[in-house]
Amino acid sequence: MAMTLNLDAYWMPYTGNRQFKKDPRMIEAAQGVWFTDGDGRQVLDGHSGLWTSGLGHARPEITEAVRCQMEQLDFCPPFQFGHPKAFELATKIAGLMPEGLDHVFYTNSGSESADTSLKMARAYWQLKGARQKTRFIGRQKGYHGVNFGGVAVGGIPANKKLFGEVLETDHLSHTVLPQNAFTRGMPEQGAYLADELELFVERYGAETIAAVIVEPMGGSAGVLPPPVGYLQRLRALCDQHDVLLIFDEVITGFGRCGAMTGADAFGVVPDILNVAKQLTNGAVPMGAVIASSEIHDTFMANGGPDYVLEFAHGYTYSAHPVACAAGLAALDILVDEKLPQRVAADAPFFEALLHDQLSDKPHVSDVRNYGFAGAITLEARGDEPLRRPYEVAMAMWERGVLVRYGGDTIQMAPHFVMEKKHMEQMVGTLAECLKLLK
Ligand code: PXG
Ligand code: PLP
Repeated sequence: MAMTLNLDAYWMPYTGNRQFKKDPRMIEAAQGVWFTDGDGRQVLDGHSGLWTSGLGHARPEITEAVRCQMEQLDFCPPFQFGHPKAFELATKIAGLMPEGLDHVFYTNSGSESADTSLKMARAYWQLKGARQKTRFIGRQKGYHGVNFGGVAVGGIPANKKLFGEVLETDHLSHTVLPQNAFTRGMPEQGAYLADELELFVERYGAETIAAVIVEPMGGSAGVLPPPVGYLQRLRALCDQHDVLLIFDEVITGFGRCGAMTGADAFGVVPDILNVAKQLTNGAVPMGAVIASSEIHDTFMANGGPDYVLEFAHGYTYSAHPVACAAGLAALDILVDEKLPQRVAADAPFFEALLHDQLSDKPHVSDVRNYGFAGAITLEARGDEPLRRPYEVAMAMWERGVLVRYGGDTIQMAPHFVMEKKHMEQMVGTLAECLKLLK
């Protein structure tokens, strides 16, 4: 129980530590769409963990796969050695990716996927002899994790402020336009914002730009579906100027958008696609970077003698056997239960709930959604944009619903298996709590 625990030593990530330690929100168990808190209360998980656990928590198939793997092979050195499940899972992942994305490099998180993809892009151009192609273009409001590369291409000011700049980057404008407020699904306006890439090509020269990295649908900044035609335009410009396109699909990968990937949902194929989170249903940390054959084959063709490393990069825990076992079990469930299709089928219900119940509530300045992702933006109270989302999320926790609050937004991410009545409970509780705001 919270009261007997010493809370001092644990420096919590992305948490208001002082507030939490005054009023802890302890989670002690999870099952399906429910958490059990420190007082034994059932709390509805309105965020699929942290966009991680769309299959529902504690799936017995994953538990069993992990248990068996621990007994058989608890660890395998990933450098110069391999184990069968790493290959099996890579084949399975490649089979679920858009045509042409065939080669899987394992990481342990979305942040590691971001930095891996950036290094892969730079190295690719070095191997092609384009030695100046080192610059990256991200997008405002982009989130690519917390490692140095990801922070540099990221576009959330609060995540960058204290850490300095380490890469040559620039950022496309974000796509949240005032005229698109309260749009259901993809906004009509904004495809032209992709044309800003032309400005960067003029300013820096295409011969200095390695890659553009974007989330096909922004997640952390509060659910930002791409404007109609935007990603197509970005793809065309990248092709025209010989710039790689990286999709960070740490949130959109494996079902969240009602398709296997965001690339599928929006009909645009990148050169590199990053995943994490839903790959193992969040049960064991794992991420991956999936590269086109052109990129992979360029490394292989330029590697020198065959005992020499083609890519001097990797993590001690890349392809961890326990994570591979969890990933195989999780992807089997996702496919067997046709969960991306279920998300697509139920997304209109979730969309209607969000817009019908939340648009008219006090201080709500926008409602956005796509697939099983929904968010609202709240007007700042005075000069405190973060206060209302915090207050709403705390009031919801008191009423037994967990949602994510970040920046000036509240975010919801139903489990792919969530029943409609639980979506109603989640959105209904939010509507109630919004009425309490000052
Ligand atoms: N890229 C994207 C697009 C992400 O959403 C990461 C990279 C980093 O992944 P790791 O596993 O290193 O955390 C993410 C993570 C939120 C929220 O509030 C979202 C994330 C992390 C924390 C909070 O939506 N996404
Ligand atoms: N730091 C030291 C001193 C190490 O020896 C290693 C790995 O061997 C690392 C960092 C990197 O750790 P990881 O491979 O888990 O990212």
